Amino acid sequence: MGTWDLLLTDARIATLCATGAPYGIIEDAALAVSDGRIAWLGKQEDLPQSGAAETRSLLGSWITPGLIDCHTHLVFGGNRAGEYELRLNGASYEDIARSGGGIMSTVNATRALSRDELADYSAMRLLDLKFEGVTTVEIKSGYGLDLETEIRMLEVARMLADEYGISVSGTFLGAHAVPAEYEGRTDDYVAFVCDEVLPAVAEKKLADAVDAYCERIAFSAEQVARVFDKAAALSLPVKLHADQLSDSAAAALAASYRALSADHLEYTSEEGVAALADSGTVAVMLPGAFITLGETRLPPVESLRDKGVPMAVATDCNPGTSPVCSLLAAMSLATSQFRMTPEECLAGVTRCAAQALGLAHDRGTLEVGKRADLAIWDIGHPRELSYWIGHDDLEDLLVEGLSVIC
Ligand code: DI6
Ligand code: FE
Repeated sequence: MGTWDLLLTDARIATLCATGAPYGIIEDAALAVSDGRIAWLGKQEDLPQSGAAETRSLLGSWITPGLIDCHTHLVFGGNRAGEYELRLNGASYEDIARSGGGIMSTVNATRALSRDELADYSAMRLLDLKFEGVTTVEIKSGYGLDLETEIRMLEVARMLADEYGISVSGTFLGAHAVPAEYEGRTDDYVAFVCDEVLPAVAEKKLADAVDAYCERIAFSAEQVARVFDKAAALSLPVKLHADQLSDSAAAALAASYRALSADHLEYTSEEGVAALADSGTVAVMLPGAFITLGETRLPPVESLRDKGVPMAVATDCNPGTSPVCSLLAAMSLATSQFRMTPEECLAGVTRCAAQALGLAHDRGTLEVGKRADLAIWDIGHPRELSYWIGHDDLEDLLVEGLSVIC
């Protein structure tokens, strides 16, 4: 019998595995780690006789999978509090975007920063997430919209992963907005994205997936399809900002490409939901954008639930529509605004979020062989994680079996 690197005893475990007990709860449990992976977990009374280099009693604390924020734009320059104030004084998000503000103002602020400056500003937001239990973060480009800055953003995302011990999934979002230099020439910009930027990003292995913003103020279904065809040719999976402000049949488009996820979905029709169910695409709920924009149209949560579409929850951390740097707050908002259950929300930031990143084989639930990315909480029950706003009871956070915060 081998020797484990770490044995956690006197624990309560929420595995978040889909089969069996609510939250996958195991009471009076222990969990062992070897080589950064879960080597054993179960009832402590069933613990095999094996040595461990280090044993820690958790004194009844809870272990969940490290949380996963599967949709962020956290690498960017500046902020848009001024625009937020304008909106509160009556301007609409779409008015501001059409008059050259919105995403373009963040593009200008992002282009102006060096790699190190961009990393410094973005690190603050990454650390906010990490200190409340997040071990994997998706980060999109899309505030560069030129070759150099798109690459710089994705390099910063990779740098942040190395520097802060958090796993980062990079997503290329060149089709986020049409930059000023291509104004009135959207098709030319899409060609530039497909022919120059995306191949360069793929060549440097800076992206794990490709996203696009399908909306009447951004890119049409036909333009998105061109980007997705190129992604497929480069063997990169896709995901989509879909049906956020209007029904653009974008969920069905994402499903037709077997996208990893379709995100937002406020205006998605029943046909769109059915298409997601058939394709196995994850629906990503983004309540931070919903409340920040003062939206009233709810995503079709009941229908997604009835049809068995996996639902993830994410911050959408971005300066325009979701200045949210707390995944726990996003979970709480998903309960109060979208009527998701606390269990759905916790699955939404673990099992389903891992699926939305194509990483379900490796993380998102607590099972033997998966990464030992573990959040340890001083709570009475995992439902508490969807309850507080602005408070957490994180005791420790392990990435591949090693503590990253204590
Ligand atoms: N995600 C996005 O990419 C857009 N909305 C959203 O929820 C726009 C972000 C921005 O205004 O900067
Ligand atoms: Fe977004």
